Order: sequence, then structure tokens, then C-alpha cells
Amino acid sequence: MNRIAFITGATSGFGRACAHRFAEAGWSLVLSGRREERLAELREALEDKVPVHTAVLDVRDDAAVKAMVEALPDEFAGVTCLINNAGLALAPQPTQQVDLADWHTMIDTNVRGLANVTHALLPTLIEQGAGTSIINLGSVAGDTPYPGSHVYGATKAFVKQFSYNLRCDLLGTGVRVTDVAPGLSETEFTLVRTGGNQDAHDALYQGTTPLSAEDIAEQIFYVATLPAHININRMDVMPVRQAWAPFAIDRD
Ligand code: NDP
Ligand code: 8X3
Repeated sequence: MNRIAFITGATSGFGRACAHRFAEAGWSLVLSGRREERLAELREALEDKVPVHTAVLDVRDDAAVKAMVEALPDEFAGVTCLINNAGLALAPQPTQQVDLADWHTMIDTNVRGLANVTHALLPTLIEQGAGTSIINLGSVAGDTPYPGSHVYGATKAFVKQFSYNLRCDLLGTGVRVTDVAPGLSETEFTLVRTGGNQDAHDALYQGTTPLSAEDIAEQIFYVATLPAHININRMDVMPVRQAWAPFAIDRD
């Protein structure tokens, strides 16, 4: 089987680390994101090792997603692993202080965007059959509530249930589906979430040992390269130095 990974949000964090990890193992790569310069840098860094196709893509734009998939050069058209990674959190304030536009951006990216890419690639993945994978980036926020998670955590709960439901419908096709749900991980995630607040980024990760983008890329690579008869349904991964907190109680 050709090994072709299609990675959304390849311009940063987990997506970029996956591009490097899969290239190391000789996979062909289809890399997308909105930042063209970052895609060009990645292509330059990796194309000596493996075939690389890059495309500027906003996953929220369903027509653009469909057109991009349809226009894949033959060499990249037989995608065998979809890594639905593009996503973001915004506005970590209490929900009652958050602009509706920020809720919409999270829903449009993490829910609609992930659905757009999945829908566009499902026929290809089914055609490739046994051993292919859809790996969706969920989050511990998809099942653990915490202040300021509001719509973000809810979008990741969607990712989990959508992944499980896809498994049901894809039974018999050989296509595997996994919800990879990381906890605290140091990427550009907190900068995006806080509107570029470097102090907030530094404060969150300082004095502890978060997961790195490379840690998660290694887990994703593991899931994608298991024998074809094995499906990891969900991978819930935290740093050792993170756990859950007690219930909060409002008192007089
Ligand atoms: P980063 O901010 O480092 O990377 C996010 C990536 O998503 C970027 O490449 C960005 O590319 C892309 N992206 C965002 N919006 C869009 C869009 N509309 N269309 C296409 N691409 C988009 O964060 P992470 O690597 O940490 O996040 C990756 C995924 O992992 C997300 O789904 C996130 O929710 C999830 N996650 C992150 C955790 C963490 O603690 N870091 C933990 C659990 C899950 P560009 O801006 O160029 O479009
Ligand atoms: C990102 C991890 O803990 O900030 O999905 O929700 S967390």
C-alpha cells in the first residue's frame, strides 16, 4: 500500500510535528494550513526526503476543501491516513463574557472543518481499504469540563462522538478511526487562545512538564502504523504532571 498522510493544520504544533515524523518514516505528505510561508518552509525542509504536496486551505470552506481534494495530483490522490488536526480554542474567559463570533469560529473550524475534510476524503479512504486511518484531534477537554472551556470543550466532545459514530458506519471497509485526545501540550495553542498573550503562554507551561508536539506526533504515528486489524478507538494522553481537579462549589 502507498503511504500518504493528509495533514490539516500542518503549519504549527502537532500537525507540523506529524509532517516531520511521517516523513522520517518515508510517507508521502499532503500538507495544508492557512499560512502559506509556513507551508513553503515545511516543503523545503522535507521534500528532499519524501514527496510533498502543499496547499493553502481553510478547513472552514467546504467548497475549497472539496476542490483541493479533487485537484490532488495523481501521486498524492490515494490518501491512506487523514490527520484531522486543524483546530483552535479562543477566549478562555467565562462563557458569559465571550463574543458569539469566537464561538462560531471554534464551531466552524473544529466541527464543520473536521467534517468538511472527512467528507471529502471518505471515498478515497474507503477505496484504499484495510490499513487506512482517520485520526481526529480531540482533547481531554472533550470530556472534562473546566472554566473557560465552554464551546471549545463542546467541539471536542463532538470530535469524540463523531469518531465513534464513524467507526460504526465504516465497519467492514477496513478504515480505522481514532480520537486522539491530548492534555496539556506546549504548541502555539495558548498563544492563539489568548490572542497572542506570550505571558499567558509562558505562565501555563512554566514549572511543569507539558507534552510536546513531538510526543503527540509519536502517538499519532503509532496509531497509524499499527497492524491493519487493530483500531485504537480513543487515546487519552496527559503529561504525568497533569491530573483532574476536585469539583468547584459555590458557598455563601
Ligand atoms: P497550534 O495552534 O500550534 O496549531 C493549530 C493548527 O491548526 C495550525 O497549523 C493552524 O494553521 C491550523 N488551523 C487553525 N485554524 C485553521 C483553519 N480554519 N483552517 C486550516 N487550518 C487551521 O495548536 P496545536 O498543534 O496544539 O493544535 C492542533 C490540534 O490539537 C487542535 O485541534 C487542538 O484543538 C488540538 N489539541 C491541542 C492541545 C494542546 O494543548 N496544544 C491539546 C488537545 C488538543 P494556520 O493558522 O496556518 O491555518
Ligand atoms: C487543549 C488541552 O487542557 O487546554 O485541548 O483543554 S486543554
